[in-house]
Amino acid sequence: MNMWVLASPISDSIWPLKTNNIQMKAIVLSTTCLVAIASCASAKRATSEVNHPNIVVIYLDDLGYGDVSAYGATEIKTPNMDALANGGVRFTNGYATSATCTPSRYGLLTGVYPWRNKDAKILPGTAPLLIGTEQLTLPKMLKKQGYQTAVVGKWHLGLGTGDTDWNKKISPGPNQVGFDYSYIMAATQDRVPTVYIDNGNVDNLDPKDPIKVSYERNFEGEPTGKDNPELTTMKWHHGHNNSIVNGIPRIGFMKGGQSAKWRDVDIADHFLDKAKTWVKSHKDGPFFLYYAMNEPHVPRTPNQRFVGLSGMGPRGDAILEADWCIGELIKTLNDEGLLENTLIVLSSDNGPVLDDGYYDDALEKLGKHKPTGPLRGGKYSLFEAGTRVPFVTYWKGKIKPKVSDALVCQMDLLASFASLVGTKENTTDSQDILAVLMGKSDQGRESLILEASSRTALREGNWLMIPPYKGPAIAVDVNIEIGNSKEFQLYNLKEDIGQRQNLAATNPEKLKDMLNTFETFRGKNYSKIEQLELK
Ligand code: NG6
Ligand code: CA
Repeated sequence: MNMWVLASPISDSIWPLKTNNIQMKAIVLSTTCLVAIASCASAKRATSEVNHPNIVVIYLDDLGYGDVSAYGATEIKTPNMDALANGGVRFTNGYATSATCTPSRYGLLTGVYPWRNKDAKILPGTAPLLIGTEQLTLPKMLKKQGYQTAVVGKWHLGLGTGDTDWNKKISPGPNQVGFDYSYIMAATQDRVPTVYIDNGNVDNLDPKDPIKVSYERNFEGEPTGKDNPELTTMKWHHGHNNSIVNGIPRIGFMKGGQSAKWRDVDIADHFLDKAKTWVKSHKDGPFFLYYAMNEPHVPRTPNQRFVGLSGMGPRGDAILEADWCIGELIKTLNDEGLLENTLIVLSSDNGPVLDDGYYDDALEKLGKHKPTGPLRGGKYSLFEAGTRVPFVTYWKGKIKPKVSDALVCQMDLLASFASLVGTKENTTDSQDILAVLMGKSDQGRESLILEASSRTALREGNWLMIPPYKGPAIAVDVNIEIGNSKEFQLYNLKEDIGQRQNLAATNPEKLKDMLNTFETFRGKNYSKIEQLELK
């Protein structure tokens, strides 16, 4: 069914055609312009191409290392992500800072380790803005260099100063931390308010039907997933039993705003449309687009066009939907003649989870697919699958295809892109690894602190050290090993990517070294467990 949906992968058979087109235009232009004007224009273009390419960060939500066919998935085909991965640098050691969304997005946009900010945890929809309006951000840095900047998609970094009135202009938000344009959902698809916010204003809101939101108590007379299961079309497994919107029970309570509520099955199309429209109207560039996709986060609600396509239930279908959207965005860049002048980064905010609170067949229909690939753990985990994610840089004609094992983190985009556009920012955590991102060097980071629900671990070289943490080894609801142990854990990831052999006892020197490095970042009180003394 719907073969046209899959018949849209970007491919080299399409791209050269466009290149010829551009060349044709260039010939016509150069023969009709005065020499002086032409040389001036080409000088301008050369500067903008070399130093100020457009930058597009495509950021998926809960997409796992093993969810992309270019990363080894065999049960699902992601042709558009593959085209980027196989045509650019495909990093095998690319990390989000964290195993959940809010802290990873904080790291990506500020270039600061999220554990430095005690509030950088999964936020409710009513949380105040987490990023300080004075703080350096990736879009602010680019804006200073003449970029037009936009965020389209999932925000989840808080809005306002607390006690937000959703019926007035909401500020501060993305527009106050560096984005010229923002079209977002406040938090997550499973959290209220379930509305789009257009530059601070709830889109399509009828003032006669004001929105009220609370994470503490329900509004009188409003049904909930807990009390009114007969009104739900998707069943909750854990959490997610507050207000019901479009038959889906959510986290948090909401009343009013009927005309503003999104249709869940349209979210991917809607954000894609906004992203494409913005690109087309800013094609003179340079521009920075942060395209924060919602897939395959819960509740998974692929559009009817994708339902059943993966054979894996809504989670697989949502991945195919996201892949299609990525193809459409790339096509737009191509059609506008922008692809050769656009650096694209593709990644995910944290690792995969199957049951994240709804019954949606993700587990039952998984078959042989392994969302984590060869990695251990998953979303919420200090094991690798929590933070090691698909990570690709693509720039047609500028980045040569390769696979890189260099250690890279999303937090490094700030310092690296600063270097790309010819400036330097005073960053402590974000490292300039531009040459690595461009595929010209394999000297990535030496070390990286990884975070999962406020617990941290150290990656250094090929080694990973997880200090002892209290708490369950497995998060029962989601059935994921999250990395807690009473013992130190030490893994050689080069030889044991699946983290099966704890080498702490047999490598006391290595462990000691790593603990020293770790404590220079995290101090001695990094764990609530009684600190184990190393003998
Ligand atoms: C958890 C939610 C989960 C998801 C997550 C945030 C429950 C029981 N679980 O608290 O469903 O929304 O938060 O995901 O409510 S993230 O990708 O945005 O970090
Ligand atoms: Ca996420």
